[in-house]
Amino acid sequence: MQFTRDDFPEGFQFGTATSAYQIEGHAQGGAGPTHWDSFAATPGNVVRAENGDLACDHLHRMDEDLDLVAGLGADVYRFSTSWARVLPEGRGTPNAEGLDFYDRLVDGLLARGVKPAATLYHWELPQPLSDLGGWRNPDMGDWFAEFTETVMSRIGDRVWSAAPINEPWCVSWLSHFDGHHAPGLRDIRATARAMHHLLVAHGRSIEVMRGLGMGNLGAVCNMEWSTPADDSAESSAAARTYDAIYNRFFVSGLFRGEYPEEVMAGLEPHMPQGWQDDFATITQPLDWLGVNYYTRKLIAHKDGPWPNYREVEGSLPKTQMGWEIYPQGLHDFLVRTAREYSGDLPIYVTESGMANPDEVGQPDTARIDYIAAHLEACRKAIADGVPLNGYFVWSLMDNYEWSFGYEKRFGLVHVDFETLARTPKASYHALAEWWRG
Ligand code: IFM
Repeated sequence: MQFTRDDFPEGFQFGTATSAYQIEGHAQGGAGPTHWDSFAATPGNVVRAENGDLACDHLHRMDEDLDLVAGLGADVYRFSTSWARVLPEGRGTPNAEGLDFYDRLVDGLLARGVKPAATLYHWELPQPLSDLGGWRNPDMGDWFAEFTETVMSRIGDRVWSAAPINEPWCVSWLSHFDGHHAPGLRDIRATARAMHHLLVAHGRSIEVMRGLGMGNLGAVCNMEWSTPADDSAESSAAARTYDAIYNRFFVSGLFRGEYPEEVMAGLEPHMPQGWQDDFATITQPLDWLGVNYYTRKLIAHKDGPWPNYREVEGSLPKTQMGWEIYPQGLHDFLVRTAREYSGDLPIYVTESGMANPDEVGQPDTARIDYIAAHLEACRKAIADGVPLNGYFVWSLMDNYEWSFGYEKRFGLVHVDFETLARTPKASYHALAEWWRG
């Protein structure tokens, strides 16, 4: 890696990220069933119907994994807390073993000089709450507030930062409109409700954490640049609609207390009653914004009902996910987000990385190049005045890539899913050499 810490502003935080269901081993330690388990058990949803039952067995290998984080020289480790591990029924009696686990995780990071960055929800909704409608249910705000209180009463005094929900677009649109993630719905009304209720839950969670005296609270949104696939006015409009749904809806709700008209054109008739009154909760002041960025999409017009867009295959080099490599999009998002939404608020790139068909012994130079190109985009954004404070690589180690199962490898550390042996890749060593200084 051609960078040194001096190439970034003083105090810039480098880190890496994981999430609970993707690494812990969810069938262990008293966690309750989640909607991901049901989704994965439904034929056709997940490659080979794989699930997170064992994953990387992080639950029993936490110390080894935290040593890897420390060995990388990471300033920050971004992890998530599983709702169903902490509250197996979603509400009510906590699982003491689950809370103890996150307590040890936070202490283990601090003991190694790494800042713990917690995300409360990274997609494993307790099945009993999903049975009640999940994100469609207006009570989700109350239930999420209870979960927040339960977790943060235990670890909130020691985490460096906290965010309520990872990637609202995935939680709502991808899961309720596209049907590609749990609960696998394809329903416009469910989508409208999920998109709004999760922002209300976000706000409730921030209120609870402020009430506990916590600081450094943020939101983490994923963004995907949308480029019109051709010169037609129809495709430009389609790209704007895609951008509004994917990228602008959530930051607009969080920072402006309104939703883009391109989204309301389709969703308004399906919104929950009184939704306009919820913005006071949604727009709770934040201390930072996280942007997760991986790729762009080429978008063309599609006849038929709203949202009238379709994706077109692009010609740029692609990752193992089939995603085009487009670092310019990261720069452009950082600049636009700061200018139009978050202003002077610190921004972190809370996820960036690529899947690659890695094998032990073969250097993952493609990943090194990918990270370097995206860091260069960050440098340009900083030069353009963006208050960017950190960059976290997704992911520390190969893990459960949701509907793609264990095939797609995003890790800086290779995981052999037969033996669970961890082997740092060339990208890990390249970053460690630089981050450790
Ligand atoms: O693995 C996911 C993660 O859970 C959320 N952000 C995108 C990653 C890669 O798809």
